[in-house]
Amino acid sequence: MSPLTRRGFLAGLAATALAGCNMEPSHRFWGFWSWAEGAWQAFLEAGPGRRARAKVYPKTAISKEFPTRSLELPDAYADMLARWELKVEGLIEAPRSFTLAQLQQAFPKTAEVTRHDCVEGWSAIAEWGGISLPAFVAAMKPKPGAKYVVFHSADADNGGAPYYGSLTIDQAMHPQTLLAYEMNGQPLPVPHGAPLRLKVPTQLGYKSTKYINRIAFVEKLDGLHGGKGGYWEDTGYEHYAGI
Ligand SMILES: Nc1nc2c(c(=O)[nH]1)N[C@H]1C(S)=C(S)[C@@H](COP(=O)(O)O)O[C@H]1N2
Ligand SMILES: [Mo]
Repeated sequence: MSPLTRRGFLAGLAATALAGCNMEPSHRFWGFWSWAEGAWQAFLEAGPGRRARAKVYPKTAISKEFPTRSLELPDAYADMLARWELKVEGLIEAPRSFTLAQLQQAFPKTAEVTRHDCVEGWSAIAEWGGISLPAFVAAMKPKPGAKYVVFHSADADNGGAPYYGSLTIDQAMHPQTLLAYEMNGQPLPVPHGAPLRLKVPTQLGYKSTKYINRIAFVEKLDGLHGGKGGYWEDTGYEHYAGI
């Protein structure tokens, strides 16, 4: 890894950005700060580190307890599971829909033991099995204008705001990113996102969207819920949550 640190990067930017700026000092500072944070994120998101691999663990490292974190599922979720279909729409060759069996038939299964890190401070290791997201994205034949893949979920908060998340197409093409339908060799349990969830082992837990029922390829995130590309991003968390 290069010796460039977050602090060094920000200090370098500060030296250039603050020179010749004649705003009020406090405004200047906060304006610079949010601009610098954005620049740091853009650097991380575009830099070579974005293709770094998350550590792969042996099966013996699988955690006995794996915490869960979800919003509220509809009361009828068990019934909804029986009728579940994944809809895929937006800037792709043609809209598609798949039952779980159709997905399992159309794409080879791949599995990997990785660690999940939640921003709340807990981590847990599990084996996740499913479809390689890069293979799925390629098969949908995104149109040239498609920039993001948005994952829509079945759960929502008390105020009715649904969970959703997104990845840039570039992030979606990270080879370890999975559309998972198995956890530790068993069908995905409901608390962990049945029937289909993302597993993004290179980014923080909130990027691993659970209860996916619709995937949309879009050019921009504006106009979708809070406009920042995810339930947590809309409250201020980073869109790129690299670990
Ligand atoms: N649909 C949905 N996906 C979600 C969440 C959620 O509340 N709803 N929570 C996120 C967060 S913050 C974490 S840490 C992980 C938790 O996954 P787990 O419940 O399998 O441990 O799911 C992520 N994906
Ligand atoms: Mo989390």
